[in-house]
Amino acid sequence: MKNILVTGGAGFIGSNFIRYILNKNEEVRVINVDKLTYAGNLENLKGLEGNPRYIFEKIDICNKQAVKRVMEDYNVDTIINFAAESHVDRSIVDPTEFINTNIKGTQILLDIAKKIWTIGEDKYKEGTRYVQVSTDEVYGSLEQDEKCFTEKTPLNPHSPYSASKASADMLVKAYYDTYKFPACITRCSNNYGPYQFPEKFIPLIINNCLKHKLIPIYGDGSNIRDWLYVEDHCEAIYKVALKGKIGDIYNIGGHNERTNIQIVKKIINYMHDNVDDSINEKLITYVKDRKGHDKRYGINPEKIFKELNWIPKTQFEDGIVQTIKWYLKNQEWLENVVSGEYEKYYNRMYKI
Ligand code: NAD
Ligand code: TDX
Repeated sequence: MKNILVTGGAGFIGSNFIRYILNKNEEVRVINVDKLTYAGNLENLKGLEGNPRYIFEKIDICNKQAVKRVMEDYNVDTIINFAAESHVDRSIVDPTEFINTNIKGTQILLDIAKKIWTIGEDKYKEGTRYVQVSTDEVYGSLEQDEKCFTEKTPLNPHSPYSASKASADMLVKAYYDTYKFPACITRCSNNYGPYQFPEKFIPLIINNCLKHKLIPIYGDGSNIRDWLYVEDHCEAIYKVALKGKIGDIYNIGGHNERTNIQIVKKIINYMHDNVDDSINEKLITYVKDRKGHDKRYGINPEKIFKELNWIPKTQFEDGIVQTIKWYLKNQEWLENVVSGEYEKYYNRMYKI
């Protein structure tokens, strides 16, 4: 039985990952450690209570004693570090928590795992593995005609969020280079799918369509993101955890670049045709651009295709419809997350 510590498992990707792993019905137990910030939501894991292969502990990864206790109590052999402050706009307003969780939290996990897993100089218990869930944003921004990011592209982060993620990656690299610590890094492009908090672009559009609210587009809407369905990301991370080469980096993506305006129009058209014909492109409103807004992300995933035999299963055209349908079916979930703190955040962010 493998004991996998998932940090940040009550967030968007972490909760999808936990469901993915438990549904695979393998010999694994998942220990979910989450601080439950505004982005963490136990509703994302509804139905798993009482599952003997699932344990939840409300813990901040910056709390050394608590992390050590959990690692020992549950005999953890694998760590997948999803826990992070993840929203670029919030990092622009105040980077403090991004430095704490994304950098210090990562170092604490590395340090405790190194101490517990060490069996001799530069030797670790068999089967131990740490996966750092990083992002394509650490590479910076591409021009229209530039080649996609490979694992060798130099790091050039622009936002406080991406700078904190790049710093964490450097720490993971240092633990491998210095101590041969058994770690891998994954760098994925933008995810979409069920349970994504509606501060992020795709669920924000869906929510605003449902409420007939204006949809804020930063700048002229020509910025490009490379979208991947969340379950495909989960599968890739699991492959890296099981078969990735220690010390290596794996880019994850599915060659699916779209401009922001293409995304908005796609969602509006679906909502117009299937939900309410008064939802239309008049909802689109251009607002002040994000500071330091990266122009384009594009991932070259050839390495994980070739070495770990991973390819994404969900085409964007299908994934986006599945995602919209999920939000339509789960409007109670949506109502719960957009009440309270979210509303205050939204009104502060968007004066429209
Ligand atoms: P999210 O914001 O939805 O979830 C983050 C989770 O981490 C929340 O449950 C939160 O409560 C928890 N958390 C925050 N601080 C913590 C702390 N100090 N201790 C314990 N738990 C804490 O984020 P997400 O979109 O699911 O992203 C997960 C990871 O994947 C992040 O590391 C992010 O950088 C990375 N990533 C995200 C995307 C994307 O498109 N969303 C793409 C590539 C990489
Ligand atoms: O209201 C909006 N209007 C708008 O035009 C919002 C919220 C976003 N945008 C634009 C900004 C980006 O070009 O949409 C694009 C996507 O924005 P986000 O959903 O905020 O994602 P992004 O900044 O690209 O970062 C995401 O992908 C990489 C995740 O939030 C990160 O956690 C991940 O590392």
